[in-house]
Amino acid sequence: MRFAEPYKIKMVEPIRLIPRAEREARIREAGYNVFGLRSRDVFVDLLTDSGTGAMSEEQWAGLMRGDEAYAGSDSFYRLKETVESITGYSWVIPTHQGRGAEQCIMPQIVTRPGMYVLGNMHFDTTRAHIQLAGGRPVDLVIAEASDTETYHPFKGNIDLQRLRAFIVEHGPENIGAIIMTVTCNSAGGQPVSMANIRAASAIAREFGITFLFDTARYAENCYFIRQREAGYENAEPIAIAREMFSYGDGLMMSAKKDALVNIGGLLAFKHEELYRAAAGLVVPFEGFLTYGGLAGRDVEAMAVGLLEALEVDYLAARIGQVAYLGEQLHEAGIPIQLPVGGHAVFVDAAKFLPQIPADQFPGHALAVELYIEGGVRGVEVGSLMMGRDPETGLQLPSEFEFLRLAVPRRTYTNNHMDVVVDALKAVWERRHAVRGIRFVQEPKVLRHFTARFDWADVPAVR
Ligand code: P61
Repeated sequence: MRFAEPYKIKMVEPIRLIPRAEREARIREAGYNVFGLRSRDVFVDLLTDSGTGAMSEEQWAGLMRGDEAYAGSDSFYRLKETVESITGYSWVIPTHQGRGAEQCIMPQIVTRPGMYVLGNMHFDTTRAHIQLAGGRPVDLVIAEASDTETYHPFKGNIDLQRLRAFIVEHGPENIGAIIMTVTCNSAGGQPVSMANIRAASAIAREFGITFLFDTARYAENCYFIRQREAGYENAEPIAIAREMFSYGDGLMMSAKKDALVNIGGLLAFKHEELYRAAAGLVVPFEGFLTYGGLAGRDVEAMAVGLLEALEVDYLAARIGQVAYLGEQLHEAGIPIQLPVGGHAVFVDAAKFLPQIPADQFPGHALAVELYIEGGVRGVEVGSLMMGRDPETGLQLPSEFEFLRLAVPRRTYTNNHMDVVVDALKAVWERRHAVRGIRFVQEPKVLRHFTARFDWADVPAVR
């Protein structure tokens, strides 16, 4: 028998495809920045899988149960018990979203200016918070990650040799922490193997370095371990999660992904010491320790969602849908990161548009063209998102030039995926005529959100 989603749809939200001439006008008005579009002008929105998924009836029921007490809310205790059951960490703090968790933990890790924070590949907000705390982010993902055509089951793995060599060269006292991002978003939603986590954790212990997880998509990572790593074929995702977390000292999480909520974040630690340190910043920046910037109802929905996201049938449907999109693009000859990641298909824009140099942002040009073609919104993950070196002001080199098509959880059908495939195929047919993009206005920090652009061959007005 064929497989189907383990849920049916109870409520629908209308979407519509506006005519092509309107799409051209809307993206021009938005300064050729997809973040500047109104969502009503987007047909299939694959900008992000963050906070854009559908909640379950149990989560909506949880909203009604939410305890809005300022301190000691019941919803907090339900969250704490759930997090403990999944991670084994008993020191739990909710935060308003992932970057809220990052801003409270980074200054505790980067205790002196110039300290390094190593990782497989830090996401851009993590990178920004390491830098804001005075630290230096270092990505040590395996080389296979940047070769989009070669299959590797765990392209999110950290390069253990480079990790050890870096620590030895720079001294463990200069390393604030090692952060494993699971799955590795920037490399294409690629998973990290249990063996790699175990080995990296052993290196951290050997040198006395704190070992943390960025767990935005940890449930998807657990599913890939079950599918691809020997010995885990029959393991429940929650058991895989427990083993994984046993190797770390704590986690920070954007709950907007694998906790299936529209807003929320999390900090959790094995030991009281890190908890106390982070707590000192949570109160002034996020709120009291039992609500962390969220309504009690949001905390409740998070507690429910954390467990739903670990169900095997849900994960099979979720990752299966992303694979369905990726396989069709691959069959059409469109270059994508292989294998397909957990939350998104990453189109290799450097290969799709070889005529466009990195500083004219091929991934971004492709995002603009895809919107014009089919009302589909994706986002660049490449040189544009990478930004400039804060010290030299020079464009940082990027390992990749991707257009990311991130699929919201439990939200679209495979018919929507087919529409995306058709639109991207149409751009593929006319790829030789696609032009590069240049800045009209460039903000200093996290510039891709608010920058304005024009086509590179349209001269700037003086
Ligand atoms: C995303 F264009 N991700 O992938 P917050 N860690 C990891 C993330 O993926 C992540 C955060 C921490 C987003 C949203 C996003 O420039 C951008 O809850 C692995 O968003 O604060 C977020 O979690 C931060 C999209 C964030 C962006 C920044 O789409």
